Amino acid sequence: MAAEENVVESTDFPVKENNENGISSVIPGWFSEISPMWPGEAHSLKVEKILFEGKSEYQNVMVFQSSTYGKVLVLDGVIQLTERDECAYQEMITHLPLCSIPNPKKVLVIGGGDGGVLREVARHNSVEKIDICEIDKMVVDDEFSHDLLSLTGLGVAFLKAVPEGTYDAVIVDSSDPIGPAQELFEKPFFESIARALIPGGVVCTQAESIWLHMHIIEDIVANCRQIFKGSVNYAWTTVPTYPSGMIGFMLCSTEGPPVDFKHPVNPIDENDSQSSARPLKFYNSELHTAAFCLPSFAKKAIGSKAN
Ligand code: SPD
Repeated sequence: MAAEENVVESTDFPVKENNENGISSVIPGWFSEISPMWPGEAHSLKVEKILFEGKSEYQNVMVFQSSTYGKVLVLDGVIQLTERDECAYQEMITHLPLCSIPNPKKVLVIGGGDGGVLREVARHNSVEKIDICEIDKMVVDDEFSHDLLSLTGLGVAFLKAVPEGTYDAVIVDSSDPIGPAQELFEKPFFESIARALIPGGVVCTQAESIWLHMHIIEDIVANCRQIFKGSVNYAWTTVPTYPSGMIGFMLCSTEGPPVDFKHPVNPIDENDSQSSARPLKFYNSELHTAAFCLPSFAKKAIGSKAN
């Protein structure tokens, strides 16, 4: 990319006004991600073409072709994934939990209607059943979705009805805690997950950014410490198109066979390139362990509360 293309004159800055939700806009040729969740900053991507725009029962859905990150899925003005960097999120949110237990068989994915987490869970040969709860059918129908993805439903209600001790692992691939995903960050939801897991079962939830959302992370950690009597850990990954360029995960296990999240017992990277249609792009066992190392300020705030 030519250097001049990166330089935006202040008079040409792409954001002129907010859309009807008061968040992001595509103005002249750029998408800028503006949200009260990250006030005072907005990452922008150049738009080549808008491929889909719609309003579902729950949220605004947009898919556009960007000039540098491939196709981009946006919900209520917030980037959910791009073709170029989705691997850094989908591989980590899936393999951090599934590589931490010996033999995952039954997995529940909450959210994840774009199919990326499903693609990653399917790499694990031990997995016999994957249930998926995606609230929004329009997300399932989008250009990213996986052919195998069919079940939609409300994660909160689904979990309440699930028999105790059903799943080896639950992955919560949610959007941010405003709008339809808000409940997925609250204590009763974590209690339902703990109930749905086998002893020594694991959960991995999207847990926001240490640069932007420490108060949210501290609340999640405090709730999880009360609910999950095994391990409670925060890990993170880089995602250039997410606010602050990174995102975290809360990993917890229920009482039972101990789970040491920092040391994977079920490595997937060794044989992956022979067994999969698309080899892993981001995850490996070294990165798995490194993902639990926190910068000092984050360690001070949450490190002592997690273990
Ligand atoms: N700030 C956006 C966080 C989005 C996390 N979920 C992404 C879903 C991708 N499957």
